[in-house]
Amino acid sequence: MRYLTAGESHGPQLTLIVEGLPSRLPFSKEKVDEQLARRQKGYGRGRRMKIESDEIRILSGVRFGRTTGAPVALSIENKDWNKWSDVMGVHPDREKAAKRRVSRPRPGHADLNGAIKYHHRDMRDVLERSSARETAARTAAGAVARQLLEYCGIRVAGHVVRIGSVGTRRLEEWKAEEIAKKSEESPVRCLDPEAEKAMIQRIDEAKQEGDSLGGVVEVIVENVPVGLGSHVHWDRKLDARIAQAIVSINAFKGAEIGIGFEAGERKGSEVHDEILWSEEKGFHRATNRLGGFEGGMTTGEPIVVRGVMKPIPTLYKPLKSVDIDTKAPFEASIERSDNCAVPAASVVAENVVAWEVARALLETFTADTAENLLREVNRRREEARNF
Ligand code: EPS
Repeated sequence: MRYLTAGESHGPQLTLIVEGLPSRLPFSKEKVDEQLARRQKGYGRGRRMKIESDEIRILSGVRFGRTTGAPVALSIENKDWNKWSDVMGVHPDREKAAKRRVSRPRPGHADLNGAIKYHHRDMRDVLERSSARETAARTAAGAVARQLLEYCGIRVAGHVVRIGSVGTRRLEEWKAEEIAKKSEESPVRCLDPEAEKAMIQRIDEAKQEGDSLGGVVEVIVENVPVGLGSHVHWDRKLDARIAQAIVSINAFKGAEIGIGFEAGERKGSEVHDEILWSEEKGFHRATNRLGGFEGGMTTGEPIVVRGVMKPIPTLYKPLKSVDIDTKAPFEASIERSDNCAVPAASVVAENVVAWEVARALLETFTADTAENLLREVNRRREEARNF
């Protein structure tokens, strides 16, 4: 299973093609729209989100509420396009496009590197595509994958564990349903009410100071069969693929599985999860510090993955940069922006992780139809139970 996205932030639409889904998978437009709506919420978002109300249009691959096995093409309209068609169209109005030309690269963005690489004297040709607007399409891809996971009884949830200097304690137990419910009730998607209050306060303070804040998000995947991914080759290790998916989200700078970087500080006996067996559960682990992975394969314990997002680089408190025409220094101009997008990014993280797990599922259990897939997944569960 694979997907491609296309589209600019102020172009007419985002386009997504998902290829490789089995046939006969129940497909709900509402479930995709629900993920898109979740991505748009969150304390700290800017004005653009008041303009957009994302929803998909299904263009192919679905009939009578089920996939046909053909590529599923989806589009998400950019409502802001109305104001940008003269600038961002295929044949822009020269004068209007010149007025919106970007010659001043913003520190922390793709602007300058992209301009040098692709020979753009108007950096709008870089920033329109590098914009996090694209995460709407990736969220839609994950929302499709999530329906496949759900069909196989696999649940995904996410929450925010840090915004700026305010962090929460690690969870001892990962109950996807509970995490999903509680995080949904929080404007910062945080499970701890004390931390939530402090996070909101920090976001307000940063806004006042013209600054932005990053943070850390955690994603949980529950009821995963044993043995997704593989130890036999580096690019089949599922934990590594998940790390790539996380770090590829705009502004993300790192990923950790389970206790992650903390493992470097602890002794081996405080890191590894002892193996137990009981009549009721079969093989299982005493703890889940390795976040559901050993040898690049799932252990059957919940997948626990974290990602760190840097503060959004567009600041109301300007940073120094240099104009590409005059080479004169300037202080980056104020642009409309979110001042904290960590809660929204946690939804993106859930969905890119869902995608990777679903992709690994379809590699492990090749199936042309959803029913065959489920049969194979359940057979593996049975095998693991009786091993
Ligand atoms: C973004 C800048 C802002 C954000 C945008 C990402 O957009 P604009 O420049 O239109 O104000 O709102 O995020 C989205 C549009 C979105 O859907 O998440 C950027 O520069 O990355």
